[in-house]
Amino acid sequence: MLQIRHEPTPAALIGGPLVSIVVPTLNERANVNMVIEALRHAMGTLPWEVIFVDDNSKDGTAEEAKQIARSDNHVRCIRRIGRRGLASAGAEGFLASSAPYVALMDGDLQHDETLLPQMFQMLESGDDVVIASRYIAGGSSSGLASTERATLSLWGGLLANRLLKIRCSDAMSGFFMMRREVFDKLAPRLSTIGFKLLADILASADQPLAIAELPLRFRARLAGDSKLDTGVKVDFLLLLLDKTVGRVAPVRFVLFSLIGASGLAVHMAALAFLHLIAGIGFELAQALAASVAMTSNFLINNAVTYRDRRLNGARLLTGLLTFYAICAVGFIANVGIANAVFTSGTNWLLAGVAGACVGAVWNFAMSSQLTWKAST
Ligand SMILES: Nc1nc2c(ncn2[C@@H]2O[C@H](COP(=O)(O)OP(=O)(O)O)[C@@H](O)[C@H]2O)c(=O)[nH]1
Ligand SMILES: [Mg+2]
Repeated sequence: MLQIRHEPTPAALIGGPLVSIVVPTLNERANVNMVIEALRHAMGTLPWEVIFVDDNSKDGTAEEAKQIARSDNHVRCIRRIGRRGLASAGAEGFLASSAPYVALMDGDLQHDETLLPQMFQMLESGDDVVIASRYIAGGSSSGLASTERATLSLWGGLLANRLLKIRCSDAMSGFFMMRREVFDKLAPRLSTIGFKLLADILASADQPLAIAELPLRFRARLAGDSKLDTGVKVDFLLLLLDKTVGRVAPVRFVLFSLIGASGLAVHMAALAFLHLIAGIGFELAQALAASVAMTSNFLINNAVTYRDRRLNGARLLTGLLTFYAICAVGFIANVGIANAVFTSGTNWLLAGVAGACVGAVWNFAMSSQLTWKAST
């Protein structure tokens, strides 16, 4: 039988890009064209493409990028619906690339795009990842949006180095280039929680990566506002948790259970208020307190555990209703199992724990599928 052998052709020879620059965007319309022109200037004759990964920005960022893409094949755009998060946007852009090298860069011109050719050269000479670092000689972080962000960047980096055993000066950097084959290999292990893709990548590598650094002078934002709110701290904490305890139990389940346990305190406080202070009869007060605890669990899970899929507006209400329904069934399962275990002669403590565990697993499994389902 005739066998056709496909010899790999260097991308540059057939016109494909050598570097895909992935730019996550959220309401960056005013910067799109400037980013493209800055890249065109910086990349010169090096074959490149930019992949904007836009989380359905309200200001028409994706439309702007696609409009330019119609007459410029350096430009691509992925539009995501019902998704949020810089890290997962970056990862999806990398996965959409076929170039040998992929870079992550912000879409607000805070990163110095003129470093890209040098990053490319360093990868060509054997490094796996080249990080634009604000914390080595010649670098600077003065363009960070606030002192709070600067503190997070510095301490977050130290924590990441400690807990995740990363060895580099700026694990929190959002500007780096790496070999795509290295990324492809470790992509299934990524957490893609929050906004720090680099820390995630470095912590997910199962063998040491050849890391090189290059000084970055982080510039001030040109147009628009920073999108990263105080929630970035929660996100970073989730990433650290996922990369540490996440190996034993899924981080969302750990959080869900902790929040569920804290619901007991909310329940008791509400019961004390309703029964002792407001003078409501015990049965009604208990039912109301359970509703208050369930509602607070729902809201905290929505803000923390499922931050990346959080529900707003009308969907917050339908989400709450499904959560009530799931918890009601979880409650019945909890009591039923505990009772069965207890009547089979097991001591009350173990029976109680067994019931609570079954209830928690049920509530978690069902609410992750129904209340906070991944594809919306
Ligand atoms: N796709 C996507 N991009 C985001 C998200 N949050 C921020 N970005 C983009 O990520 C880049 C860095 O965000 P920015 O707000 O400038 O962060 P800061 O410079 O650290 O304050 C910008 O290009 C943003 O538009 C997000 O949830 N999804
Ligand atoms: Mg920025």
